[in-house]
Amino acid sequence: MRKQLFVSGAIISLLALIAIAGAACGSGSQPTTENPVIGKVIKTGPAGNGLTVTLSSDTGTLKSGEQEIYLAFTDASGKPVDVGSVSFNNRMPAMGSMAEMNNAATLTTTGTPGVYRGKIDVEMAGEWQSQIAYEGPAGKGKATLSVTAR
Ligand SMILES: [Cu+2]
Repeated sequence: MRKQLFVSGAIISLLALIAIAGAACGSGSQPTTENPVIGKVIKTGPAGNGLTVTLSSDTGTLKSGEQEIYLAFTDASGKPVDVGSVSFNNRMPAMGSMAEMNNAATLTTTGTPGVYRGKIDVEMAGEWQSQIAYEGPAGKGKATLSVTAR
């Protein structure tokens, strides 16, 4: 009886661990050709060459501190387009005695060409200019999105 209780306790712990690991890996948030935008949209804007870039995150808000962000480049029909190498830099101009800040994201590709996953440490809450640049099969282009970190 006691042993059985112990075993079911262990199984419950194991299931809880699997659930936590699954959530951490962001299961269910894989981009697809039909649905290239992961999570919720933070901001979207024109990116040149007839493309639109969408910045998104799990919460739909840019936060101060470390977080994961996503970028999706899409054509007029909403289909993702491979843009090759991409850079993402959050810039905040100098304000009074505070020097200009630049926080770059580390981007990696996903299983869907045209969709990128990024890690960024946003230094502070406030107005940022998200500077996005790309160069590759779709040409060369740039976008700047105004984003408020909270
Ligand atoms: Cu600042």
